[in-house]
Amino acid sequence: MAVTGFSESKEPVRVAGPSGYFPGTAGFSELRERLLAVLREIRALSMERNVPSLTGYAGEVAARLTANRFHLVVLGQFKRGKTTFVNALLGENLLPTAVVPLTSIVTLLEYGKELDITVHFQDGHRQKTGVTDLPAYITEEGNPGNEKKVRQVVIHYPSRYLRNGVVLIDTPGVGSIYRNNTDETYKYLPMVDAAIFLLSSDQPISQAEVEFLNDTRQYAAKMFFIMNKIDYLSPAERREAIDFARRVLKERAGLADAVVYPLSARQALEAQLAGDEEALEASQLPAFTRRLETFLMEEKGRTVLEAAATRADNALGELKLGLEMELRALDTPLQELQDKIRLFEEMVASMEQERQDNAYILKGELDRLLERMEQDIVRFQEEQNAKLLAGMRSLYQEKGSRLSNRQLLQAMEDYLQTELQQALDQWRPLLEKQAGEGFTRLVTRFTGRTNQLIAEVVRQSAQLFNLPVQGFTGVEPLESESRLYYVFAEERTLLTPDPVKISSVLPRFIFGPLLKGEMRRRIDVLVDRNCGRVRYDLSERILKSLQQFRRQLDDKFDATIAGTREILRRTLQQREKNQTEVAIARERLAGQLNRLKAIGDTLCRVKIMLQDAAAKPGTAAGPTTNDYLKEQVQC
Ligand SMILES: Nc1nc2c(ncn2[C@@H]2O[C@H](COP(=O)(O)OP(=O)(O)O)[C@@H](O)[C@H]2O)c(=O)[nH]1
Ligand SMILES: [Mg+2]
Repeated sequence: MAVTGFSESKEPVRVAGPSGYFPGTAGFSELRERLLAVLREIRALSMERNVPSLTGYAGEVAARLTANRFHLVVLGQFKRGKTTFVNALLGENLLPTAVVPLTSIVTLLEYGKELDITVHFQDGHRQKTGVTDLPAYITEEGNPGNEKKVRQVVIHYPSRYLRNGVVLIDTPGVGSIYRNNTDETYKYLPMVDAAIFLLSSDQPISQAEVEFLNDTRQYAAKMFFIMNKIDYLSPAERREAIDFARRVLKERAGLADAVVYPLSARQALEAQLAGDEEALEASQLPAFTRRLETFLMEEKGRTVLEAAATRADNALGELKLGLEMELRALDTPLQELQDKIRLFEEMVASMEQERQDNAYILKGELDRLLERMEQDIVRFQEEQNAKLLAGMRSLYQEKGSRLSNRQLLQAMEDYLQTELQQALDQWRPLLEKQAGEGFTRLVTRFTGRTNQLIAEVVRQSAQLFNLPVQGFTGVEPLESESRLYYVFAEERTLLTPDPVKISSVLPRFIFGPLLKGEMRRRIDVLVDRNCGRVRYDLSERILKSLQQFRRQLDDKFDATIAGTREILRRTLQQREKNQTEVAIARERLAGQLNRLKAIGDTLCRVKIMLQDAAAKPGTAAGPTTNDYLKEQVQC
């Protein structure tokens, strides 16, 4: 069976036309396709060999690779041509542009098999719409002041550019008179991989632009600058405009080495609609997108691809070990094979014991984490009690004489609730962060231990048949700082005890002391209840997350053992039958081994391409790539 579409190796693709401009090079998308094909093959072979853990593993790695996205946000003052630029990347006049400030809503564009537009509203509901109705939601004219309460619009679109895994985010103009537009834009910054900042050659950089730039710089991991609308300028004027922009960026935004890419988004779009490749090059958009693709490949894509390639390699190693073990077992005399099976089961039993010891250690560490959390909660509780009590006293002193009994009671209630709510709002995220970090540490350490155990199972199984271990698939550590798996709906409303009831017709000299005593009790209950909720909420989440995580580890451990056990059982069965049966099995295994080698070769070539991509950075502006050159891949 042919392995992947590697033989029909494609020339670098460069397509102009309605499908959008797509930069060539053995870029991210191409390598990803090949890796996905390798993973599909691994999956098929695992399935055929009845190794469910590897079937699942290959599927997961593929899913993660497919889901990987690059968020590119297009920023800049209104009317700089952001929307036109996005359309130019897509090669289609999809989003409305205009001479007047237009886009008022953040629009996300992702790949989809067909055009699909969904409007997401602030209250959480969604609604599909068509292209012709798009202006009614995302333009200032169709949706003035965002009266329709739109949160964002998500467009799925079959553009080759988006196929790269790119998510383009068009934003409303900052610095426009519409303040809420600017706010919307800011919200997207923390999640972007790169920002493309548009300047325009017909307008000098404005104060608003400089301010916006200074605000956004810290968020965007990487910032590209584009000088748009160069069609207005002669070549000499272009140089001047770029020099000027660079000077401003340096002097006013402290960006000493900003590279500014000149281009004409409008010409690029027109060229593509007309299918005019020459005009497209002249627009200088391709020069920029090539650089962008190199960046994506270098800064993010390569890490993602390399990780997937390593995982595929490990899965192959594990598959290969199983195959070779089965072949060896077929040639082992029956008595010897039975001895080996006994040894294997003994080894499994001792590993099982170690796993239980591990679980015990984990439990201890969990208790310590909860204990630390408890200390924090108690400290907060004590601080709040003291603070609220003091606040209450001074309130009494300041206002006691001026207010009626009823008013005084109300003032104290109000004070308590606002103060505590504020304190909780500040403290909860901190505690949560700490708990999350503690949990991540715990999980990381425990994953390491379990992986050591799994490695040991694999090693000892291989040793039974004098085979080397060529890689194994462990449990992945938590991705990023994913923290706790479970997020409960954040409860912001204070849990309040029953209101204090003291008759307000009492004279002050009796009412006063009564009120103080009641209020002291009330503070206790109020703080205690709310801290109790935080405690319950967090520990519940930690326990549930941990449960899920342990299940994952246990499944992996069990699957590793089950895989080898299944091989041994199968061979024993065959050995107990006749020689023809063994010969048939051997032939089948040889066939599988050949397939495995072919997959391995393909994978190896992908790794070499990955390394080549590292060795040839796109432009001089790229980072030094020597760091990427690890040991030479050998097939
Ligand atoms: N001459 C010229 N005009 C452009 C170019 N790009 C955009 N425009 C025009 O600038 C105006 C504002 O564009 P738009 O994309 O809506 O800007 P946005 O507010 O930044 O999204 C429109 O009239 C566009 O046609 C360009 O490269 N050259
Ligand atoms: Mg716009």
